[in-house]
Amino acid sequence: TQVGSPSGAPAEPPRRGLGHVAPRHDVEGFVGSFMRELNYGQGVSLTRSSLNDRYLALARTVRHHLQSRWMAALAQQADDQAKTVCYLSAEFLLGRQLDNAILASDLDDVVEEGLGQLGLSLSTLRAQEIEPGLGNGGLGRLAACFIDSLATMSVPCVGYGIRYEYGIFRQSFEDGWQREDTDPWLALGNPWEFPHPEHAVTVNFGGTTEHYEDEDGATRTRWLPDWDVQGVPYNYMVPGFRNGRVNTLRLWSAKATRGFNLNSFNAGDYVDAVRAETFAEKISMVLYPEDSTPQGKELRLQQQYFFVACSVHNFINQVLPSDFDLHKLPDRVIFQLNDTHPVIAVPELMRVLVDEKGFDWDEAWTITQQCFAYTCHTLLPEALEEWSIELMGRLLPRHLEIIRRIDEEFRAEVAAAFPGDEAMPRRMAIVGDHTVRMAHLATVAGSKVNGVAELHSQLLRDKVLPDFSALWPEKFTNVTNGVTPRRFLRLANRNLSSLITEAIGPGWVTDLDRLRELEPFADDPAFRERFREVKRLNKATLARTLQSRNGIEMPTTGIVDIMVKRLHEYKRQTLKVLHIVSLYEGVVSGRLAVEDVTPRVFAFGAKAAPGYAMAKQIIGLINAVGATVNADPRLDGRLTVVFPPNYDVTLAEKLIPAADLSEQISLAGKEASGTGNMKLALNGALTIGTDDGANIEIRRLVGDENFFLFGLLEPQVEELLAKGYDPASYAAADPRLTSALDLIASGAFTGGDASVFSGLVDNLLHHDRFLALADFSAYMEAQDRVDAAYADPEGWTRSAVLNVARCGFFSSDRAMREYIDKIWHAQPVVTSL
Ligand code: CRA
Repeated sequence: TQVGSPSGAPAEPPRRGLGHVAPRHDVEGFVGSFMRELNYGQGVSLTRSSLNDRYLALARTVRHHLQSRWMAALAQQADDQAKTVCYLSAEFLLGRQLDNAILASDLDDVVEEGLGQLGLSLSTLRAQEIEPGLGNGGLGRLAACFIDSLATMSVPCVGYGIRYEYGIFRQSFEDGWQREDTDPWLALGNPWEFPHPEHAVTVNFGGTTEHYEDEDGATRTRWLPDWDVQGVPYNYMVPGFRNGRVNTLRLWSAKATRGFNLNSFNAGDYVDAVRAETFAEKISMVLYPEDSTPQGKELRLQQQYFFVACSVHNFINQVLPSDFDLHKLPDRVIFQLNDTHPVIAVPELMRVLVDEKGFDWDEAWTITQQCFAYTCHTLLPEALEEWSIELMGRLLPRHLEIIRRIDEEFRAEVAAAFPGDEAMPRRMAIVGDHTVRMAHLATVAGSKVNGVAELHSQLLRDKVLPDFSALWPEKFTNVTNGVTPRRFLRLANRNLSSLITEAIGPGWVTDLDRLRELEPFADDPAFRERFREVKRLNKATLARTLQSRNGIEMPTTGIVDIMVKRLHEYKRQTLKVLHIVSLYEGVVSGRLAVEDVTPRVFAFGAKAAPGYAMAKQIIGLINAVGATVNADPRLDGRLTVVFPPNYDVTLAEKLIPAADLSEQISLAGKEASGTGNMKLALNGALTIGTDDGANIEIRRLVGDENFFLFGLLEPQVEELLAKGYDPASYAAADPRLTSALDLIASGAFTGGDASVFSGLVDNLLHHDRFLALADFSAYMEAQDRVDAAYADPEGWTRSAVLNVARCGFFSSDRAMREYIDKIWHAQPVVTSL
């Protein structure tokens, strides 16, 4: 088989020597291929076809247009000998594929019209697609944005990850409490993937190592593993935006090396017969639903090693030409480590070079150090992965040996650089007393280490890895995150996109800085009116979506105030709830006149990790407060809480365009960057936010007057914690806070049962690790500023337009350019259309 061939299908007759046939780009051609896919792909006639048949036929028809470019891109890449970015990530949170594929191949009109001729509707078929939930949140979605941008910029990239059979759990609410169900996203077929079992890779585990002398008398090591699995690659197309470029996302699925045991089967022991299969295949069975906290589980380390071993092997032995001189590996590849999850790739590459390819250690280490770079995505010290030495030795004995040697040599280097300081090598060690510290390994091996927003990168240097930044200041850098304007503006917000394009032309889709040209329109009353009309339309669409998806009633007037992100105490959904409870309490107690309350819809979207009890309590609280507030006639319908379950990329694409206000209220110093904050600002929401993560850069760009800042600054947080934080004293100092907490504690939202949220309230009053109470008064005051600003629609719209105009910086295209310049030194390749 030819290397990198995207499809296992028999080759179509060659034309013009390309080895593939391009599909027709017109309505008649579309209808013909669609019907062929339906009749001969699905085996049904149009009249007897199910919705799923039609969706699959449509997806396959659209994908033809990408496939021919994909084959060309891969052929060209092999010819060009271009450097490839291998983005190693345990998560890729892609979202639905169909619309993006239609957009990338410029088929919108053709598809609409062709389906229309057949009496079918695109929106009905589109709704049939189940999104691949192969990620938890920001980190996984960021990876998806990055590969979109690299394709759009014609930079060769392979995304490498895991094809989890079950993605992030499906969330539903039972009496307001989170319930989790599995996500069988593959059940109805997946037209976007191309399995290549003939390129399966064997991955070893366990066993021992053995030293031997090679023919030159040198001592070498060989790994004698205990068991193995196969990694089967599934290729996905990653299309650039109308540039003819299609990159590859290669996700690995685990399969048993040997089939079931026929002897056991014949003896009637069916369970035993399939034991090996079940055991192997569980490796890629399910995504760990943790966000920003590691899961120290053996299966998770198996997953990590599984996918990086497959990926390193695939790139070296299958993507590169067979005669490639591996001394030149750094010219052809950079493995970007998306957080610590893929860091085991470092000793894996060393093992491949030294044990399999016969390199000597120093040579291999020099190459390895140039082939990796590491992105850290967190500031929570508890979120840095460590693996027990015992586990690592049992599962990956050879890798532990390699890590130990890297560690010894590194500690010697530190001791030489800081003579007399004995604590330093110990603090910086990769191998600690009981654990292997993956962030240290990544930092030692990486050519660069980056954080994901300016503040984060600075805190990473100063607080998380200070010794390392003292040793290697030039290794540390920042690349502020970005989001793809294709999915999150052009596709998700077609109304705003059209308005922008009408004003400044279509070039912004691939050059988001051009949104600046919108600035003068902020002062144009007619433009502002049209901008408001866009928001009205988007709110109406959201209301219809929530109605049909969940039977939720959502008013379409007033401020649409949105907080969507994983449920985590550091993100402080509780602060948002306290605001709502305080407004409610104000009205029912008579402190606030109901007609003085600005109408608002509070929309939440959030999943809690299944094992995170406090996060699940907070979900229960939001729902309990929502049920009470929504039903209380005294509020005159002015405050509405909506919390649609199962927030995912598909729902985000509906919520974000409808937002007036974006809640970014994490405790300063805790949110590494955030990317929802960028999506919301780009869609014309104003931010109420703390001085944290990328909020800081958003505020600097949009201007103080177009951003509602509140809360402690990061150094003030540190200071307060150092002198001893007493949350109860903050509660006592603000009567609104006392009343809100009392109301929750009284059982007002739980039918009089005071016990339900007593733990949550106690935790706030006596621990409050993320200082929600300390920031409450400032938050309330900022919300008053929001209400005042909203009372002036012209001023508000002006600010909203300026948010859009000034957030072009947050394109993931810009982020990719920075990675390329500062870290990867890769080049775009020219693709002929
Ligand atoms: N949870 C950060 O918390 C950041 C994304 C992407 C996170 C977010 O602030 O925007 O990464 N960190 O950089 C993370 O996953 C392991 O750490 C996130 O998604």
